Amino acid sequence: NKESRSSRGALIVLEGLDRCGKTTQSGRLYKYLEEQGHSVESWRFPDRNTGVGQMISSYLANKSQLDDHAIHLLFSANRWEKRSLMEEKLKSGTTLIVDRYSYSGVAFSSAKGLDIGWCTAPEIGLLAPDLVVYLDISHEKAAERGGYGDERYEQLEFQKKVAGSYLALRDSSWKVIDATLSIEDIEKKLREVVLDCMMTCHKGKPLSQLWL
Ligand code: 2DT
Repeated sequence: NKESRSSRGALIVLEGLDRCGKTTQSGRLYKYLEEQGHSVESWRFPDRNTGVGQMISSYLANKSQLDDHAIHLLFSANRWEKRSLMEEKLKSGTTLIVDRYSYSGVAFSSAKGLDIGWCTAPEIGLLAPDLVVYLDISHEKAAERGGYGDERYEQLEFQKKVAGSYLALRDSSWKVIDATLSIEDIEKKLREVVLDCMMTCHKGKPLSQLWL
C-alpha cells in the first residue's frame, strides 16, 4: 500500500568479535525478512568489491602493509563511498542488515592503540544505525569455535583487545545478545529487536548521523 511505500527502511547493524556468528545471523535474518515480504538487503563492511575494498582486502590478507592510520581511513572511506546509496535505499523503504560498520572501524583501530577520538573523526556524518546488535561472546569462547582464518586480525590476543574496545564503545541503546545461545535462540531474539526497530522507522523516526 501507499503508506508502506513512503515509509523508510531500517539501518540494522550487527557487531561482535570474529566467530561470534554475525554472518550466520545476518543471513538467517535476511531470509526471514524477505520471506515476510519486506524489502531488505544484506550488506557488509568492508565491502571488498570497490577499489578501496580491494586495498583493504589485500591488507587483511597480509599481502600489503599499511600504516595503522592509513588503513583506518581506508575502512572509513569504504563506508563513505557507500553512504549515498545507503541513504537512497533506506529512503526508498529498503531495510539494510549490515554485517560490521563504524563500530568495527573504531574498535579494531583503537585496539591497536590509536586514539578513540581520532578514530571516530572520519566517521562523523555517516548514517547512524537505527539498531546496533552486539553478539556477545568472550574471545576465548570465540576462539574455541575454531575456523580463525589467516587474516591479519584473527588472533587471540588481538581479539581480546578488540573485545575491550567494543566494551568501551557500547552504550545503552545497543541490544546485546548472548552469542553462546543456540543459533535458533539467537535468531528468535534478533527477530524481536529487529521487527520492533523496523516498526519505529516505519512510524517516521528520522534518519540521523553518527558520532554527533
Ligand atoms: P570480516 O572478516 O567481517 O570481513 O572483517 N575491520 C572491519 C576493521 O578493522 N575496520 C572496519 O572498519 C571494519 C568494517 C574487522 C574483516 C576484518 O576487518 C576488520 C575484521
